[in-house]
Amino acid sequence: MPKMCLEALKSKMSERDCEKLNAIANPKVQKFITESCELCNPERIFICSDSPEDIVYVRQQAVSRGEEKPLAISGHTYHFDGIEDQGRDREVTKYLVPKDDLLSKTLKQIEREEGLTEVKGLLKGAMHGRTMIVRFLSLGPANSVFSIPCVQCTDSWYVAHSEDLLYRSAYDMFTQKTEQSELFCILHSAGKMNEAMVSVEAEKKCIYIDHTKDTIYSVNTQYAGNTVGLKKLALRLTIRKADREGWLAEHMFLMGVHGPNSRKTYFAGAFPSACGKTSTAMLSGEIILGDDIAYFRSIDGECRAVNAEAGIFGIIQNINPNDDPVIHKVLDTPGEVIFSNILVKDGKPYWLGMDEKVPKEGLNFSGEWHEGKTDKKGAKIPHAHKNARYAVALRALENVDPELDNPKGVKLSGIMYGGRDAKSYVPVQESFNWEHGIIAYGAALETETTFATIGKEGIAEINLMSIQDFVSISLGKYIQNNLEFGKKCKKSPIVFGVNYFLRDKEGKFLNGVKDKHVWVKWMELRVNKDVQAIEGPTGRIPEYEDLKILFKEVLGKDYKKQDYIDQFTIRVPENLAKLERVEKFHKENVAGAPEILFDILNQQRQRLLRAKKQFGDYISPDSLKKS
Ligand code: SPV
Ligand code: MN
Repeated sequence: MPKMCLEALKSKMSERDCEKLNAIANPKVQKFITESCELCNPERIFICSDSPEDIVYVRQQAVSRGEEKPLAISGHTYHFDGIEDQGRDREVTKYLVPKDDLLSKTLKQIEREEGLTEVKGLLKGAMHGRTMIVRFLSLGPANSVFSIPCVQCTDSWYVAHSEDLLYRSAYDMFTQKTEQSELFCILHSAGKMNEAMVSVEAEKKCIYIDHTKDTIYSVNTQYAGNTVGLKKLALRLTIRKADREGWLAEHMFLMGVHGPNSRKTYFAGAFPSACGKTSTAMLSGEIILGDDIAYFRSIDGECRAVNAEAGIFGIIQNINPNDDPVIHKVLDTPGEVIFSNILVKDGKPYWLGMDEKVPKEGLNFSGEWHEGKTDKKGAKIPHAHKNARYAVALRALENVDPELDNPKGVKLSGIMYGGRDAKSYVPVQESFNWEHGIIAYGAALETETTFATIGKEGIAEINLMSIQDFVSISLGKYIQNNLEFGKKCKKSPIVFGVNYFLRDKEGKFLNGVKDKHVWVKWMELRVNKDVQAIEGPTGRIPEYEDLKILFKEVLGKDYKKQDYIDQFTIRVPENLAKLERVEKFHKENVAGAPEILFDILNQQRQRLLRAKKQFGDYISPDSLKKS
């Protein structure tokens, strides 16, 4: 074993930390830590070996340094992010692109050298007087074909602690490997903080992704989506790796759905942030495997999937014991939970839509809060932020899948794509085949911006496969890779389109929040060929009789025929308009969009026009059934 603890590092490390670092032979690790130390100039370096003592130490430091504060329930803490640091920041998250290279037009990018100079300028000396924490983690189960080793250097104990809950510790995986394997490197500093340990220089926030070196830089931010590098920042690198190696990295949940006779069928689902992804993955009575990032590989011709993560960084708004019993229990019983950007009063957290009386004052992301408090612009500050979150390990959930850490993953049978589509798509439909599903539901996914990213809410946009912000290869190539993946599987998963946000003419939602459970059960039956479906112009839709039974079984509800007709009527003009928007988007923004994409969209148009000729603009599912 080479003696790696260099002089520069040695003076900042305990003997024990030197030993821990020396046990890792990969020279890239040593180089990254040395360079990070030289740049950020921490007072001390702590190497986290994932031993129980080290894990406890990280947790304790997060509290003793004040980045987290304890709540009344044992194991629960809270953390605040700055008022301008309450979500993923699209504007300042950029790819570092070498001269002569250009990524998709929809992505923020900056010339690599210029960007490196900027971000390194901001990181220079940023850890002065602080400890640099070094963590070794794995995306995907450790020691598996899916694993991606990651090293994170950060001066935030909150970030290091969050990683405990959200990812798989992998110090041992690093010590066991002797060769110079590929890894992702993440360097983060919270930058200047105030006495409440909140980053204060939001105007100097900078999150840059250097895909040429698989390295991420993040500074002057604490919001986990901008700092826990293994989340969306690493996803951008993973998509490139998957492209090189012939597999898929997706912004998807993974869940097991129970079918008749103890059957368990696995589904993945892509939804833009705050569009129902986590609540679908957590449906009570089903099995959760992941809520945000999934990897798919064809192994011996079978589509196998793993969760890249091991925990949930979930939106807390509207969580209540009735709709979300599983997670609510975790948030209400002793165990490790980090709440962020909630209201705190007398050691208890409060959030928006929680079904409980909220105090008129307390502490929140704006500091001391009282009812009626306004911000600089005079707008009322809510008691908690809409994007307030909780971080928990999946193992804390009683319905977690025992397959979570299976190095071979699980066999995936279905995929669903859902956006925020008020007008066109029906609540659930099945594609005619893999290509149709990928294009007509995935690549055509329309939504609205939400509070999960900083900026204006409710702006209509296309968010291809709900992953557009993170696609670091050309969008055309990304679509092509998805199309080809289906061919690598002997039996590709069945692709469904779901839409939880369909509205009537008055703007009222046509479905209740719990109806998604029925759609999920219907998809499970379809995958296993237990029920028939009706051929519609945009996909196969459920028969009323099957949904009626499921509504009764799953929700104990009488499903009225009129509700079915309202929800599943094919709206031809709205669907034709959707196709126009989607085609325009792909023509203008998607370099190298595969020809087949336009063929599939055009075939959909022809089916809609034929149906319109026969049945008119608004087609009841009953008419289709008889045709
Ligand atoms: C999302 O916004 O899609 C999330 C949370 O899953 S994060 O990306 O971490 O902000
Ligand atoms: Mn997400």
